[in-house]
Amino acid sequence: MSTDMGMPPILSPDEAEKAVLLAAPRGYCAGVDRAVVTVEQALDLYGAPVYVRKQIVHNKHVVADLEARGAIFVEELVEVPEGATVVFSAHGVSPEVHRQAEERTLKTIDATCPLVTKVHHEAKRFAADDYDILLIGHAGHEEVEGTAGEAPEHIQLVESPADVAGIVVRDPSRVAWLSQTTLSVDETLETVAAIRERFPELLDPPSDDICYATQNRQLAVKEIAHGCDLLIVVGSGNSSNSVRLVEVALEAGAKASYRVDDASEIDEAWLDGVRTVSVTSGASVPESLVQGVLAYLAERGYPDAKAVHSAEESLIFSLPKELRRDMKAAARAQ
Ligand code: 0CH
Ligand code: SF4
Repeated sequence: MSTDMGMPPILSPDEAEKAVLLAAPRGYCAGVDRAVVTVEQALDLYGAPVYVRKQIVHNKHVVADLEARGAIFVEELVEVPEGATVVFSAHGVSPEVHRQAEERTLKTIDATCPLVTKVHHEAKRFAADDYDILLIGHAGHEEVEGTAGEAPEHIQLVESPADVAGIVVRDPSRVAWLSQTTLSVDETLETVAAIRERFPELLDPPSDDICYATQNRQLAVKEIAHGCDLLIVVGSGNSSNSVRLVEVALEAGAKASYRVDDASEIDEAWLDGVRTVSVTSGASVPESLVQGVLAYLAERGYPDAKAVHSAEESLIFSLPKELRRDMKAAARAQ
């Protein structure tokens, strides 16, 4: 920090009016941190290669970094040699995938976020009570495939209020809903309201399925969106929670909002006439990428970012038990 208290900084009138607002919290959630550290520790412990089914989290930089360290990402378990070690991603897998792993005698490390596992348990419980379960989420998303796989004969997907009219259930008095953990809170409430209008006895999940991190990042983006000229969300295109942040930003009043994987994707023209730029990042995004965006803005005359705090987060998850057990055994053997 400068100790020179003499001359005030000389700023052009343009620069003096510029501002950068930075959402807090943003970036890594507890489940992502755990999943990424799981792959890192597995590489250290077992050595490369370590196989990972699907992207460990939906961020292309995270995946590229782990690939450089010896992780091999595959789409399906048939690509993993028999007997090898495979990590399941943070988004979770269906029981069928566990069965395939057993069949191929794979050593598995399950990095499914415990908050996704919680939704799997809710699905199993509702199915055991013979409810029809309406799972709100995005078709084709890995988390939805994993959750639906817990009770395929009881679960049907609902993507939006537009789907509600076409829902067919066995008994309208025995219907429950669940959701993907990374949806828009506001949109999901709309979908639930539409479902409840059709099925007034609709049963809610025992606790929020949209997780604390998704909720906090949407709350934080609302805080920095109102009145800003441009809101940049750092995150990958297949990251549901990151994409939702752009939508939430626009709904909350940002004049423009774009998602970028990193600073290199920012279009210089987005900054034309822009005074206040707000910045945030999805739950799967390393902080270094956000700092890259701030450096890009600084090079173009924007001042240091002002953090806008809307929630504190302190949740930490312990590593998957299979990995902890092997780490302990390795430490004992030394
Ligand atoms: O937001 P989605 O679910 O696409 O996934 P992500 O970007 O990898 O973020 C972490 C969430 C993991 C599962 O909830
Ligand atoms: Fe877990 Fe939520 Fe992070 Fe998904 S976004 S990994 S559910 S904490």
